[in-house]
Parts: sequence; structure tokens; C-alpha cells
Amino acid sequence: MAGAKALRLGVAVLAAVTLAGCGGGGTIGGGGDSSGQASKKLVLIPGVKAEPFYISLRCGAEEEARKRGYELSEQAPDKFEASLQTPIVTGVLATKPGGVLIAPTDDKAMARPMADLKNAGIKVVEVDTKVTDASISVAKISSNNEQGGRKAAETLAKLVGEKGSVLVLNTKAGTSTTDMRAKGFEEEIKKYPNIKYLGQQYTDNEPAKAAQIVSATLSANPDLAGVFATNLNTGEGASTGLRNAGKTGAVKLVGFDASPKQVDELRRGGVDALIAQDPAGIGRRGVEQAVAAIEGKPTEGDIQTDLVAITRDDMDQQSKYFYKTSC
Ligand code: T6T
Repeated sequence: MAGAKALRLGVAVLAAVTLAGCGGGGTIGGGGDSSGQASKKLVLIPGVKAEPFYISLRCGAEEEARKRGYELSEQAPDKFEASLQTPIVTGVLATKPGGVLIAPTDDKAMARPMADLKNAGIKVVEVDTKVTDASISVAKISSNNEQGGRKAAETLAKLVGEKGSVLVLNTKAGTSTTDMRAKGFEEEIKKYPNIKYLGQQYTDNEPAKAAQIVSATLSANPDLAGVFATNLNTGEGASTGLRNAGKTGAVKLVGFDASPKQVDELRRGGVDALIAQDPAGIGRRGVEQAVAAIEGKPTEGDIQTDLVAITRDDMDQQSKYFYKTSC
């Protein structure tokens, strides 16, 4: 990207902590053994199994749990689906850990099973996504997703020369993070009068569906100039769709996340910029907040972690933001 420079979003800006003054609850974590001793067991329930963002989040969480003398285990659904995540939560409830770190796969459907954890005295921390009921968790840690969407719009507008049609590929309605990214994008893209916003289409978080939507949109809109893909799977699928249509590099693509596949596409020109999160930082802060709540100390409410926009020009300097496939 000519003249591109690192578009750092926020080591100083977005890592701010919004002190919501949420108490961690004076009582020691309700989860525990028969002696009433608060459990030092934590369970991570990510949105989906074996996916680089959540693997990187787990790496940070495991590191922090080890440091604090807590034991962290993980139980993950095979797909990003509330119908698969709910029975996992119910099963974890029965084991009565001290705390659960969860990325809810639906901002409404997951509230009930998460409230059951809270009502059993288990400290709930939301990592990455969250439910609309803000009373359940003792802390919520995520990227500043709306800001990330705004930065994606600014980056894409620059890439397309502030003209032509652009499309947003979202994942599934009710995923709080990607919905906020799309919202930020939609608000920011209005600032470019010569850019026609085609709206957003949902991919069910399936790369193949993302590729299919790109192909269909290109047929209906020959002036398609750019695409913003709101997460890892959608970005990988969009790269494939553009490649299949012979439009790699001609239609500019801004992705979100930085999986090894996405980084490879960035290097090969299959994607033009990535908005990377700090999943390990989310994991570390999530454990920190769960331990504070279990030990009866104050928690920090809403915590926002770093985001950084990475281009081909600066990717080698930003490699610390590349996601992992193992810890
Ligand atoms: O983008 C991340 C995460 O922030 C989002 O909530 C769901 O999708 C990812 O896990 C990437 O696939």
C-alpha cells in the first residue's frame, strides 16, 4: 500500500481501562470444594474450538493462571453456535469451578446459562464477546471493536482512492464484536461521499459462504472497489472469493484478525490490510479479573485491549500481533 504507514490503533489509546467500579463481590468465589474453600479452578469457554484467535487468547490465559497459582482448563464448542455452547456451560456448572471465562456465541441466547453460573456463585468473566445483559459478568474484556470498524473504513477508503462501491461481510447477527465492527465501519464510511456503501451481508462465520457472497456481489456490482471482512473466517473466505474471480489486488480487502493464513495472504497480496487484536492480552486480563473476583477483590468492569492495523509495508515490525495455532 503506497505511502502506507503503520496505522497503530492503540497501545496508548485503546488499552484504556474504563473503571466501571464493578465490585468483585466481597464473598470468596462460590465455586469450590466441600470444605467451602474457594476453587482455584478456572474454565475457559471460547466461541469455537481450534481457531487461532481463541488459541492465542488461551495462551495468554494459561500463562496468567500459572503465574497466579490457578488451574485453567478449556471446553470449546465445535462451531460458533449457542446451541453447542449452552450444554458446555451446563456441564461446567456441575463441576463448580471458581471462575469461568466465556466468549458468548450469542448476545441474548447465552445469558440464561451464564446467569446460572453466576447464581451458583461462580465468577463469570466475558472475554471477547458479551451478552446484552450486563449484570452477569464481573468484568468484560474485549478490543474496542467499534473503533476497529472505524479504522477499517478509514483504511479501506484510502486503499480504494475514496471512490467506488464497498461491501461489509459480517459473521452472524448477535455476535457482539463483529456487530460493533460493522457499526463502526458504517458510521465512518459515511464521511466519504464518493464511496457507495452496499451494506453488510452475513456469512454464518463460514469462509465458503464469504467467498460465495464476494462472487455474487462482483457479478451484481462490477464497480466493487473494496470489502471489509469483520473477522478471521470471513476474511479468509473473502480472499478466496476474490482470487477465484481473478480480482486479487484489484478489489481491495481489509480483514480483521491476524491468523497465520491471513498473514500469509497479506504477504501474498490476497488481503491489503489487517486489523489485528491482542487476544493473549484479553486472556491475561480475563484471568486477572476472575482471580480478583474469586479472592473478593474489586474488578475493573469494562477493559479494552489493543488493536493495530497492519499492512504489507510494516507487517514484519508488527509480528508480535500475529496469532498462534499453539501455545
Ligand atoms: O474476530 C474474532 C473474535 O474477536 C470474534 O468475536 C469472533 O471471531 C474471531 O474469533 C475470529 O474468528
